[in-house]
Amino acid sequence: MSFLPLPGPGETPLRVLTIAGSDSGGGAGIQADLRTCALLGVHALVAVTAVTVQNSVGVKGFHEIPGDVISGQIVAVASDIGVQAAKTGMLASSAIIEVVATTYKEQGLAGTVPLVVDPVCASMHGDPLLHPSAVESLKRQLFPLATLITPNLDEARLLAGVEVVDRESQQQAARALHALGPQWVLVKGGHLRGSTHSPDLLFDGTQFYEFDAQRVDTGNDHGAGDTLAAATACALAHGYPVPDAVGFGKRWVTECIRAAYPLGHGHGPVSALFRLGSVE
Ligand code: PXL
Repeated sequence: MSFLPLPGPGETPLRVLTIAGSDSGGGAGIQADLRTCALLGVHALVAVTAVTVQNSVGVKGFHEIPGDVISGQIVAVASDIGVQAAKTGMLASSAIIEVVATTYKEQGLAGTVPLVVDPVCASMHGDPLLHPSAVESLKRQLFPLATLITPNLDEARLLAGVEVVDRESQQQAARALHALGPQWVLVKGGHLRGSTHSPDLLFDGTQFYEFDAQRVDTGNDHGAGDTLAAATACALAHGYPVPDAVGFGKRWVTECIRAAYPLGHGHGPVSALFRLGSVE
C-alpha cells in the first residue's frame, strides 16, 4: 500500500493530538495511537483521560485523570506546539467529555482542527470504558464538534438504538447518528456476524461511501478501532478530504490486522510494526 508523505530528517512533522486512555497491555488506546502516528511519520501529542489496568485477557479497572489535568494537557500542547488533527478515544465519564468539549472550543480548535471521535464504550471483552450515564454527553456535547465519528456496531446500537444486521440497517444507523451533529459518520461493519467481509459505511448526510475489506480471521484484533481512527486523523492532518482519509485509515488498519500477533493469554494487538518492513 502507499503511505502518507514522511517528513525529512530535522523537519517538524505534522501533529495529531490523541485524547484517550492508556492501555497497560500496550495494545489499544493511547499506545495504539502512538504507534500508528509514529509509523506514519506524524508527531503525536497526548492528553491522557484515564489509566486502565488491563492485559490481553481483560480490563481490571481504570483510574480517571482529573478534569483540570486533562484540559491542562490540551491547552499546553495546542497553545505551544499546534495541532493539525485530533482524535478522542476512551473518555470514561460525562465530566471528562464536558471538559474535553469545552477545552476544544475554548482553544479555538472546534471547526478549525479536524476531530475524529471514536465513541469508545467498552473493550473487546465487553468491559465498560464509558459510564452508561455518559452516553448522552457524548451525543450532545462531543458529536456536534466532530468532523467524523467512528462507531462500531455495538456502539451504533447503544448510540442510535439501531441493530445493524445488514446494509439497510447500517444506513439507518448512519442517518440516525448523523442527525446528532457530526459532519461525517463511519458505521464500521467489522463486527457484522457471519460476513466474509468487513464493510464500513461512510455518510455525510447526503451520500454513502462504502469501504470494504476481506475479513481477516484472527483472534488478535485488539486496538483495531483506535488504529483506524488514528490513521484517519493522520491523513486528515495532511489535508486529505474525509472519504480519502477514511479510505487510507481502512487500508492501514487492514494491514495492521493482517500483521497482528499473539500476546499474553487472551487477544493480541493489531500491529503497525509491519510498516518497518517498508520504510525506505
Ligand atoms: O479499543 C478501545 C479502547 C480504547 N482505549 C483504551 C482501551 C480500549 C480497549 O480495550 O483499553 C484505553
